[in-house]
Amino acid sequence: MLALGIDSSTQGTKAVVYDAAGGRVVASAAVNYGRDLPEFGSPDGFLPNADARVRLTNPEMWVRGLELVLARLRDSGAPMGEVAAVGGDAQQHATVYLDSEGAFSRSASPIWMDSSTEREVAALDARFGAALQERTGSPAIERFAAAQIMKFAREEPEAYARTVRIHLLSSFLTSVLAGEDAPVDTGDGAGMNLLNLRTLDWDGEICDFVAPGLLKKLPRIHRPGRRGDGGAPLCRLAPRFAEFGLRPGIPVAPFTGDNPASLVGCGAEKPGCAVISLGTSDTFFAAMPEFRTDPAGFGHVFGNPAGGFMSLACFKNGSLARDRVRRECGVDWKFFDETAFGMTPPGNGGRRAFPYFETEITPKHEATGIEANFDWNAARPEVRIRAVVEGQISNMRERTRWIGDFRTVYVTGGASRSRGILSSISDIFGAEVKTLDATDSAAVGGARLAAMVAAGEKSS
Ligand code: XUL
Repeated sequence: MLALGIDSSTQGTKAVVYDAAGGRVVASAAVNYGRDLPEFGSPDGFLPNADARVRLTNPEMWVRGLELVLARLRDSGAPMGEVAAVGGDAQQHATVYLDSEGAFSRSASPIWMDSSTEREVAALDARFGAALQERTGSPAIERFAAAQIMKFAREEPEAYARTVRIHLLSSFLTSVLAGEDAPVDTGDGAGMNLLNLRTLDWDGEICDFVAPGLLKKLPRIHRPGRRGDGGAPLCRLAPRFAEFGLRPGIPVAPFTGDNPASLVGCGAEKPGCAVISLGTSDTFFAAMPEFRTDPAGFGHVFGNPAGGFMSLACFKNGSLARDRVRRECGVDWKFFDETAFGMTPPGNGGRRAFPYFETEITPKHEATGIEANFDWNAARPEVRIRAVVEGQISNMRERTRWIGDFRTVYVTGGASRSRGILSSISDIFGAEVKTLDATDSAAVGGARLAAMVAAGEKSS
């Protein structure tokens, strides 16, 4: 069965045609907003703003990105007519505001990079405190929809009053494809601070606090694996997409967030596996069978689009910190990735170092530089390198211990080339480590979810 997976990310839109039985991508296309849609003046996917905390995007660009990527896929000769289902994902937390005519009632949508809502976060904290995380899976967060909607309602009350529907970008794109109002999935929906993860329903009390009449403006909820309520009826592809060679009427699986989609795209949607993505920031995510929150408050809990829940923790001092230590040690990448680990024993004789070059969020820590339990400046490069790598990974292990143990850890991202890092992960997590090419993992996750929906439909 061929499924189409669409990934609407910060800087562009990607699409893959995926052979679900063979587990491979048979065709793909991409659009970059800066290069391909320059008329939106958003070279990095958002409108330049003098205030670095404000990150807004014209939502029309996302629709054009979707249409252009489908046109490119069709023109590349992809077998569009054989596609049996469509699915996808979007950058998390971006919100789209529609009036009663279906037009945008807010011309610029806040995206996940926006952090201009300190005031609203403080108000949510003051009103709900720790209960917000116990109910929604995350403490009050600047980029999450609750704070963003609260700010919009305060600053633009008339536009807010004209708004009849507030979608996440994911549910908005499902709606565009279906030509009708589509549900929010619990994977992306959990990134709003509005969804009660115990009831899998909107939390009326939080919604009432955030903005007047909010509950009525939120979409219905798709709860994976549950038939009859949020799980049905399925959305179907609207006739206008025949233009791209697709068959109108094929199922459209509710889009989810990019991180939940990646969990599925990496094949880690079942508990017992974790994914570590080593990039600018290091990200850890894993499926969880039941709803549980991080007692220390660092890990977010989202719905798992394949059923159950997932957790995600983000560590800001990732690759850039490793590179800085490498440069300060005056060594090349081969030495950093491999040689240093042959020269030092696992555990490094108890010497550990934690890099805080950026203000860290997991755990919360100011940017104070290296914190080591030994004389950092006097130590040899190989000792410093192992100390920092083991420091990063042991911190990750400690902060994710509440989720459980893992048999397999998939490692993706640039630093997954490092044999030293991989063996440290294996030692510290006590797990088998496998590397994974996750370049298209979100789009593939969307396609796999579409294939699951189509298969479920066939068997019922
Ligand atoms: C997750 C988050 C980012 C975006 C990026 O909470 O904000 O990972 O989803 O696309």
